[in-house]
Amino acid sequence: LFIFLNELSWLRGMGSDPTGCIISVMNMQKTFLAIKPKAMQRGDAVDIVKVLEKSLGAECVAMKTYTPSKELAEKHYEALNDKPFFGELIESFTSGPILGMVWQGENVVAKAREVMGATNPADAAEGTIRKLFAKSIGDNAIHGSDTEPGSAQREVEIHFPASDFTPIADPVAEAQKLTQAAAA
Ligand code: IDP
Ligand code: MG
Repeated sequence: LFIFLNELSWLRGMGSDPTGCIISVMNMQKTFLAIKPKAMQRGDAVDIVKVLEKSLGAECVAMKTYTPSKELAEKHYEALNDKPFFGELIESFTSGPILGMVWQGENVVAKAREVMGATNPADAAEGTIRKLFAKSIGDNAIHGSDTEPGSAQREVEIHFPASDFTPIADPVAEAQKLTQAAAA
């Protein structure tokens, strides 16, 4: 039974007392974060990863650069397909390489939303990534899964299908390596 429970990702981090009884189910989560093309082009990716590493209290378990296809972008932003800015959003998200990441930790979905700051940088709190790196609501530097149940898992599956998630020892160095390769 214990082995079976360990297979369920939502039960990872589950503790047990010395008698073997389950005493807690922690809220271990994965979230999908991506540095958007325009922030990549400004050369801000590594500095943004530094903020994530410092403030998120989580582990980066996957990272890659890729230019999202129209199909991928439309699937990713499916819930917004009736918005007037949808066309512009898809064009922007597919305009060049992004740095896609999966971060894992306790309550990481909501924590990442906090560290990112408000969607519109005009409303973003001091010290947040969008306050520091966004230029406008359409050019707001970073994507992060929302806290709707199932959203983060859906995005992780869309962007990192069939991946094994292993902690990256130095996410800043990894971002440096990947963004240099993408720019070359
Ligand atoms: P989020 O990225 O903070 O989760 P969403 O509402 O999910 O915000 O919107 C997705 C993205 O669409 C935003 O990050 C932003 O770049 C863009 N967006 C949202 N609202 C507007 C708008 O009113 N005009 C232009 N772009 C928008
Ligand atoms: Mg959103």
